[in-house]
Amino acid sequence: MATVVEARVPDIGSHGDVPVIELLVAVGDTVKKDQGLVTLESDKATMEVPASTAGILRELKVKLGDAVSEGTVVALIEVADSVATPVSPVAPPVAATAATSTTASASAPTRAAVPQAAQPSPVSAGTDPEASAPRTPPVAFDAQAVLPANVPHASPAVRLYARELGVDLGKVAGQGRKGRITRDDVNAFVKASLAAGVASAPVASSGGGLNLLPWPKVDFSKFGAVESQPLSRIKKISGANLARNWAMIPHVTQFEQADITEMEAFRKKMGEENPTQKVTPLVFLIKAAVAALKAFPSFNASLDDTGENLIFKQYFHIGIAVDTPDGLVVPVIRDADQKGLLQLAAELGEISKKARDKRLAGADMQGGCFSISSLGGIGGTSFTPIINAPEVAIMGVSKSEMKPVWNGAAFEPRLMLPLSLSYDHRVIDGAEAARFATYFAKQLADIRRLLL
Ligand code: CAO
Repeated sequence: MATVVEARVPDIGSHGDVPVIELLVAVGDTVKKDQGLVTLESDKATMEVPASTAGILRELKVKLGDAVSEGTVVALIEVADSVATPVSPVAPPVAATAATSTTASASAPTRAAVPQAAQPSPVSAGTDPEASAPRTPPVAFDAQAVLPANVPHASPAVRLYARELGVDLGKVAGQGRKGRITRDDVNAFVKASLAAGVASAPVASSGGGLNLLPWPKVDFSKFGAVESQPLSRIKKISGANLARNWAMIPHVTQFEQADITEMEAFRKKMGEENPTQKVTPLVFLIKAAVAALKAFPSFNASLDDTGENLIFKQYFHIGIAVDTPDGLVVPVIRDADQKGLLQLAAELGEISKKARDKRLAGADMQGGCFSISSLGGIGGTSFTPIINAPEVAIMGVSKSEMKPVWNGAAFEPRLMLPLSLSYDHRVIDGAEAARFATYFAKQLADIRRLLL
């Protein structure tokens, strides 16, 4: 004989009268333990009331708009001995009656109606539902999608459901309260996609998405001792941005060397005359960047969000990549064209300290036109920096080195600075990049030009 148990609202950290804004199941549905039954929305958050057991939903005790509080019974679930966790979401319980199974199938909204082609990337076939559940491919490059303003309004259950179907919630119009996306909206989207012949065509075949393989899932401890540590918040954010930029921008890197022999002599002199202000080669690079941006305006530009227009900037804000214990940040020195070497040196010192003290505000990292990533204080001969979108180029700087340079008559020892210019090939052609890099190097080589 079947047992019926109640599913009650758990401790929701609220004083009560929290409205039910979404019904996630229908009477007759087969539910798993902890599956969301209804969604509640308080002033601060939305939450789901989970099924207290696996079974068949016999009665929903609440309807949309009802106010509930801790302990309110929201549903009755029949736990028959035979009602185990279902083998597949659409399979009827093994020993359920014919009537029950019909009801369960008919009202299981959903996954039955979804074609295989709409599922994410294929996984190995198997009978274990966990093992055969589609694994979500990594989405780290989709940084915009995780900005709070861009996150679609949907409950965790609907998110999971959409993920399982491979539906991008950003494309689904929400018909629920305050534009909330419901399960029905997801179903309607899938149906419309099917009708349009979109869902049956894998994204890759249309040349659209990256269609990446799922991220490898490896139990590293099988091979030796390991320790797991969460990524820092900065690494998560910068990683998502870097991955998007690397995946979406056709990067090319142009290498160049600047003869900074004179520049270094001048810098040393400056240091002696201004012992309280550290002036590193980076300050001169900021000056050279401004001069090169003025000479090559397409480097001081950004594609707009349609990708069809180039926005030329008439200001010169230079981003500086700063390495901090928690990860990479890129604060911006504003109006670098209006500042002298000493002022730039002072600001560079300030923003680096602010970055390392974790005191940078969001605004400190916005509005950059062009970035410089200097690893010159560390070492290396060249590298391929990733463009800081929506900028269109970035200058990587490696460690200067004394080299024999042919002057037409003999080899001369010259201090050479390696430069690595990555640029967005959608906006900048190779020849233009080579001209920019050469011009940039010339500014550094001829200290008079730089100081003009
Ligand atoms: N060649 C040789 N020496 C250099 C040099 C170069 N290209 N650039 C700097 N140096 C020297 C400096 O003169 C300084 O020497 P002293 O200690 O004798 O004065 C020393 O290296 C250390 O410089 P610094 O790194 O403290 O200062 P900076 O102005 O060059 O750079 C900052 C400041 C904040 C950019 C840097 O500290 C930093 O964080 N760099 C890492 C950026 C990064 O991670 N980029 C990779 C991003 S991935 O694309």
